Amino acid sequence: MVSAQKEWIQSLRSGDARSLARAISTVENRASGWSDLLKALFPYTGKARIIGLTGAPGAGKSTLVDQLARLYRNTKNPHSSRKERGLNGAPDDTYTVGIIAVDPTSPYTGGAILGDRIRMQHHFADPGIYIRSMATRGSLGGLARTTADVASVLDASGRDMILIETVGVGQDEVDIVRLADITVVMLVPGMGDDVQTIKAGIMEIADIFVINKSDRDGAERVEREIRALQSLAVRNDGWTPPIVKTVASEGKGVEELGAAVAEYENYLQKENRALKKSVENWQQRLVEMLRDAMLEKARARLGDGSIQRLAAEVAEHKRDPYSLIEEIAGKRS
Ligand SMILES: Nc1nc2c(ncn2[C@@H]2O[C@H](COP(=O)(O)OP(=O)(O)OP(=O)(O)O)[C@@H](O)[C@H]2O)c(=O)[nH]1
Ligand SMILES: [Mg+2]
Repeated sequence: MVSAQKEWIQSLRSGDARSLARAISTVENRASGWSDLLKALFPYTGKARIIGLTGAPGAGKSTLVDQLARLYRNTKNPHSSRKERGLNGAPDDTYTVGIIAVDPTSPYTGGAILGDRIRMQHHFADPGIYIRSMATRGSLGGLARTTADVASVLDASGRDMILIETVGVGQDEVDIVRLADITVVMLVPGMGDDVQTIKAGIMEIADIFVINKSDRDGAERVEREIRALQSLAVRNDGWTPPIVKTVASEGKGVEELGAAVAEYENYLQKENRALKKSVENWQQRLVEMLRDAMLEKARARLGDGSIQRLAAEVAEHKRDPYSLIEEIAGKRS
């Protein structure tokens, strides 16, 4: 078994898309062996740059991710060690890309998901770009955690840039982009109360703002609104998120966005900021992992249906929930 896993990892790391797909499915579905796989992959992680991109439905996220992927595929990676990975004849000195599209749960965006697949089709011939859609419904172990684990698999596979697209609507999405090294928040003009249409929590975590659909009226207004917001809440790390105007559908502003990303990366390299950010991210991830593990342990100990039975007892005031939890969690153990 162990050597089978070794072979699997070896072929995944050599750029084999099928092994990569299988690994992602295993992790995403929490299928048998998922944690052993992640354990074995962990030493190979930590090299990729993870860029989280979020914005309102239809803002143009997929279009921009597509453009960014193209940009990176045409940019020389000074740290490339791709030769040993042999990506089927793809240029081996440019950045390789992994894309995770976190499917929006809202039913009215269902059509856009299909659109994504069609729009991104032209990359499928390029083994240097790997695209994966993730289902949010029925996600095991929490969406943010699963997405982070899938990103780790892509990282271990040697992808240099991992782009995660998610609709900025809920806490899940905030959690996902928070786990990225670089968070890009996309706004578009002409959505009424522009900046207000994006959840406040997401505005705060932006490292870079993108105003897409700048071919439309009102881009300047959105920019002013962002600036006004920035003047109210200065980041305590001293970074002022730049604002990049794009027309993703025409590829305009994409290079500028690439430059803004590079600038932020440079900033992160200084004064150990990247490490600090990573520690913060892991702190959050560890708490979530621990919470899940403890809950699982408690559930296993109590047995199926016990929580429901206990809930009934509390509802009927047969016992108080506080002592109950202390008992289960073993307060003094
Ligand atoms: N006018 C204009 N249209 C754009 C621009 N960028 C994208 N679009 C169009 O906007 C529509 C939505 O683009 P998507 O890239 O699918 O948007 P999205 O944010 O990924 O959408 P969801 O994943 O459904 O939330 C498409 O018809 C794009 O062609 C732009 O800069 N200007
Ligand atoms: Mg999309």
